[in-house]
Amino acid sequence: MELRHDWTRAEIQNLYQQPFLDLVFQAQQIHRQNFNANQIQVSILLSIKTGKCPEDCKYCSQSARYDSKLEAEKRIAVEKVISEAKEALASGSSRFCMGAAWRNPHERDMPYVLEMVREVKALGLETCMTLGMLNQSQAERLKDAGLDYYNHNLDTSREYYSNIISTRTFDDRLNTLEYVRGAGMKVCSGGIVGLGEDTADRIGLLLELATLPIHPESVPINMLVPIEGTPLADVEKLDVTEWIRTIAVARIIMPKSYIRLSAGRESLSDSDQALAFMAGANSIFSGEKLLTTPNVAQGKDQQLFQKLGLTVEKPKPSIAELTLDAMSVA
Ligand code: SAM
Ligand code: DTB
Ligand code: SF4
Repeated sequence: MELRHDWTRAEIQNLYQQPFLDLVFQAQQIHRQNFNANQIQVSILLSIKTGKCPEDCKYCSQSARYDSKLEAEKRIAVEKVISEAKEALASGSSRFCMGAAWRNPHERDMPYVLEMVREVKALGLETCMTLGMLNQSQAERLKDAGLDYYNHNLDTSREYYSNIISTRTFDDRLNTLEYVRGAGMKVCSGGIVGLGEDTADRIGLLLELATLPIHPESVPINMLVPIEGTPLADVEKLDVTEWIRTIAVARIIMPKSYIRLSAGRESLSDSDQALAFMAGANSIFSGEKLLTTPNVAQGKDQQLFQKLGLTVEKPKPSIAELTLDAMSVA
């Protein structure tokens, strides 16, 4: 099937607004044409620098502008990151995602993050980072060090964006995605639902993602985790079916991307999660903690996978590893 990059708002709206079961059925059909429907990709997150962020994202526990009661932490030692990455590998995760509460990495931070990427990559894990805005040279150095994915979310529609963040623009975000692509890295980009946005904004976010020149390989769809002290602490909870509709439409319009059921999973029942997988989600963040908030309790994901007969995707060997294997056979 041809990947389309010319989706219109009307087409996406028609997909989004059809009867729920028709939408989920269509998404599952497309999912099966492109993926093993019983396999899930698992990523583990680690915060490498927590809190005191200068940005004003209204949902975030880590912004220095709100009193979220979060305890800030300086950069953590590379050795600590490596021991966490080894645990992630042992628990069956294929990708290790390192996040920092920065507007952008400073040049003085680059040797630190580059060393981390090299060492995590050497363990055989796929590497992912989310460090805020990048310039082209930083993106290239991260790629050269072995970074596979860069996560940088659009968060919401272009129209709703200024209600959520004022310290960087929507176009700043698109520029960072362009630098990441320019450097040859894979893109992880999605957004958050439940920010008080309208259906039109969820459609607008999906439209922006699906009309990028290349679809992001990973599309995290987060549900707001309300954080006390932030401006969105008391926003009305979005019905879970709207989250699942967003996932289903993402699956249909970006059929080859991994769609990740991301933040907010802690509050979902097993059957809601099964429905999200039915709607085409095929990736999750596992582990007891996301960056600063709780995720699912230990062992619960394994139980759920067993109950649903799902298997966990293994990391794909790199070309270099395949070559080495072939040489050892010869
Ligand atoms: N500072 C970097 C940045 O913003 O680009 C990286 C870390 S930031 C925490 C990564 C993403 O996590 C945000 O873009 C947002 O989509 C998501 N996120 C943060 N706080 C959240 C919350 N309370 N609920 C749901 N998603 C959240
Ligand atoms: C993404 O889209 N979601 C993750 C990851 N990318 C970095 C982060 C979720 C953060 C949830 C709130 C917290 O734990 O601070
Ligand atoms: Fe900072 Fe990222 Fe949180 Fe925004 S989402 S306040 S940039 S850590």
